[in-house]
Amino acid sequence: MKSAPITIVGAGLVGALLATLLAQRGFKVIAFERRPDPRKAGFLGGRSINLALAERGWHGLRLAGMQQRMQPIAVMMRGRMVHDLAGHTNLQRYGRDDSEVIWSVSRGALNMALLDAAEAAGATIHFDQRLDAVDWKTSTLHFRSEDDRSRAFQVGTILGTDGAGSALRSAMAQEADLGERFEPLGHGYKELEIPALGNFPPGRLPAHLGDALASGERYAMEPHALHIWPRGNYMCIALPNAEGSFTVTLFLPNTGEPSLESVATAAQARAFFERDFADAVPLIPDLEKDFVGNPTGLLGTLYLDRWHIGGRALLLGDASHAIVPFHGQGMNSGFEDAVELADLLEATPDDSADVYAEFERRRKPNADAIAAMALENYVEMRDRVDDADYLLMRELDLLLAQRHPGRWVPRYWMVTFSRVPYATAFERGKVQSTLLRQFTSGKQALADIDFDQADRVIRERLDPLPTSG
Ligand code: FAD
Ligand code: E1W
Repeated sequence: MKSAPITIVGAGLVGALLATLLAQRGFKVIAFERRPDPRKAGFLGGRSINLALAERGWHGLRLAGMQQRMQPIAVMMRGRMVHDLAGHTNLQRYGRDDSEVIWSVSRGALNMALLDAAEAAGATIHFDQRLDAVDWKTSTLHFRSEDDRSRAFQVGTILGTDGAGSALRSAMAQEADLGERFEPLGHGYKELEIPALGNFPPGRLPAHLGDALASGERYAMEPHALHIWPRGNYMCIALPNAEGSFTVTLFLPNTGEPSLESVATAAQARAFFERDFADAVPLIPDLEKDFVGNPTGLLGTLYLDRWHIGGRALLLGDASHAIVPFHGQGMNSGFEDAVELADLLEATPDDSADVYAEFERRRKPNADAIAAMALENYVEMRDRVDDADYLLMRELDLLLAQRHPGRWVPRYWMVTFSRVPYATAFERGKVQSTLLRQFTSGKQALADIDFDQADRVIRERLDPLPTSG
């Protein structure tokens, strides 16, 4: 054993990956998780919630040796399928070919795979242990289980991966000023289900899908896309699940018209969907039940000035930088945290104070950058992907990427398909966005653009993107 044991609070996505990476590097790892073990019988049958996994996330999974297990149950998404009010669809590809795609994975399946990996690497995980309080004087963690029994553990250094509502963060805030600020988005979300074709209730399968089912098709819409219904101030999205269903998420303001306040009853939900998402309605047989029965999710951005207390405790993932989900990078960025911390601790196993300070120094600018880009992407997704100016800029963005490979790199590409630091993607994205607006100002089509002049400006304003890793 290389050094003192490490305690992890929260064995969700980031905590379980971190436990795996640290155990693989020879650390003794003990993790505590509030929920019962999801791999035990009784868990199956809940709602299926999925997440978009991109290059940063895959990188972490590859280091943990998990690609083989996850790849077969990940559904490829080649682009965004935009659904207009008339129900017409248009696929906007994310990348140049099928190597530049993102993947829809089940949160439950991913969490279970990560727990298996952590234990296989030698980590110990205690389930049904909710962190309740921390006694900083004696370095004791107090946990409580569902049957209300409490347990206390004396620990060494503590890593907090207990999510946006982190109990460790609350305990740390009693010991030191973390400079915490939560900025609510003012919008929330609701999840609904589009079943696999074979699982529609009797008589509810839309007529136009009868042939699809008969021919063995499992999906009610194109499976290899992230579906988006942009509607100005709000939107729906849908991601495919491996078994043939889709999870639909409605993002809507909390107040105003329409809002989660004004659309509250089953009848209001149906009327709202009939008006704004008509093509999706026949595909959601339990619309009313899902809408009224599923909880409303809250959204916002969490900023902390400090992520650690000396070498005693450090927060990672959503616990230190929860963001809005509109770039699909919350888990991906949390996995990047786990990789960075595992590398730093491996290099300097016995100086956690130094490692945590260096971790914060490296990661905080990137956390701030993805937080900002995720907020911007909400406006882009819900309001702009359908409009003519935007489409011209997008066309030019892609064309300039071909004319200036390695120099003009679309921001979405840097965030999603590379491991370029988020802060770099954000900065270069600002330059490119300003130039795109200049080049397309007053223009209707690519043919109207002066490319010789554009090329000169680009070479002057953008250095080649450093290639790494
Ligand atoms: P969590 O996943 O929240 O895990 C925290 C763990 O700690 C849980 O297991 C919890 O039970 C446990 N815990 C909590 N409190 C305690 C306690 N007191 N004691 C012990 N254990 C505790 N990200 C993407 O990359 N791609 C996406 O497509 C995407 N889509 C999203 C869609 C929505 C609607 C939302 C809300 C988020 C989305 N995200 C996405 C973000 C992603 O869900 C989070 O960033 C990710 O789950 C963070 O992982 P985490 O391990 O830090 O926290
Ligand atoms: C992705 C919840 C979620 C997850 C995502 C994305 C979006 C919109 C949302 C961003 C995107 C994958 N995005 N999609 N198309 N353009 N940008 O790339 O994860 Cl709402």
